[in-house]
Amino acid sequence: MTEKLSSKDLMELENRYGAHNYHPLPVVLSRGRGVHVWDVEGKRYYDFLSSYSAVNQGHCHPKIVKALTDQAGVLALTSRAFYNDVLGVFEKYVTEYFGYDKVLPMNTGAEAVETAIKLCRKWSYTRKGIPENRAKIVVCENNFHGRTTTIVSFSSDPDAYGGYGPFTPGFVRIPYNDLAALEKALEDPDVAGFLVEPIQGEAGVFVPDPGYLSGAAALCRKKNVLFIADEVQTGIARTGKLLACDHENVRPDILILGKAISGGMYPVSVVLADDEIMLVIKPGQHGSTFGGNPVGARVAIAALDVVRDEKLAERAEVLGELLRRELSAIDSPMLTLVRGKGLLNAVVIKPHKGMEAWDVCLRMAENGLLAKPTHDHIIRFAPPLVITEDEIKDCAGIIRKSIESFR
Ligand code: IF1
Repeated sequence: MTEKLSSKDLMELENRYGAHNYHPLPVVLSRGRGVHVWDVEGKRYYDFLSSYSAVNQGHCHPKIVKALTDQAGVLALTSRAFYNDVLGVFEKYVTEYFGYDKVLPMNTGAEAVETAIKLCRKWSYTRKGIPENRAKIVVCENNFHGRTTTIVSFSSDPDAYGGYGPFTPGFVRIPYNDLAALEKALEDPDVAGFLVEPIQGEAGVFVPDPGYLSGAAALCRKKNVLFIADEVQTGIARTGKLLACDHENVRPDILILGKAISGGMYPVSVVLADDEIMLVIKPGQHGSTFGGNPVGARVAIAALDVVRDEKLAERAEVLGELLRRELSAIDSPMLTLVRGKGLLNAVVIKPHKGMEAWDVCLRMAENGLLAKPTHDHIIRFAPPLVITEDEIKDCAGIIRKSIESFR
């Protein structure tokens, strides 16, 4: 390739040769560093999506890049047919970091959710005594746990599940943030687990009432049902604590992590649990070619080091307060609600003179800040956690200017 392709050329290529399963904002990025990304024409933007909360540590964090490049040149993949000299080090590190007996490494968030479902079902047959093939897992309305056939089987979003049946049975859906509904669902003795997002991300950053997570965990404990937290999006400092469950001092029986566990550098996901749960899966009963590979393991150690060394949870807590305060002060008929925790936030946009959340995002992009609408009327604001106080104020100014430009 000799000639440099323009943004327009590159968008046409994707449209012509890629499946049409996404509708991106018309911005073509070619470089990232910290809180910033640049398009192919050299325009700089604040990244307020952080690759769906995968790059909490900021784009191309030098320590994480170094871990990747160092390891890639030495040993990239062995498969799990053999031991490698990084996996065990990572397993010790990550289990101590989050306080569990054991870890099972996979790659994507959806694979980790699938792993948790299998683990929960097998535990329920071998330990809890549910008759084989009868286990049920309780999930919530408007959940988002990934895109596999089994996971979309229990989605309530027609975009996610429509046309993909027949579906995997064994899931019961209840309203989110509703302890009475959970209590009722748990009366069924065949319930093995409760799978929940501590804050619903895709649903539009829906923060449950205080006491919901601790109440749910207590109900599960009473009924010997596994409390399974999907912290793929909320985990790793995003909400102002290491885990969103930490806000209520809840320790999930099964903890699912992805995205930011690698700082977005490489697909790494994990499932964490104690021995009495994790050891129900025996050799040959689950796995993945890439899960636990040396590159992913090294990258994840570096990414978790950064979270701790740079106090990202504390930053998210303080700067999130500041961001919500600044956003709440915006005076526009289009901005009806600001919500979130830490640096996982959303605003609800009311259409105004035919202008919608999408138009607001286009205007913000023109003004140098990238965010993406979800469900037509919600815009998520989730910058990398390495953002500074001055940058938050600068960004709030861009958001204000953009929204207030619709008069
Ligand atoms: C897409 C949203 C974010 C997740 C939770 C598991 C997974 C995800 C709680 C699966 C993934 C994604 C995937 C991405 C959009 C996205 C998303 F808009 F849907 F809500 F993050 F904000 N559990 N979330 O949020 O992880 O297999 O993708 O690694 O385009 O599907 P994955």
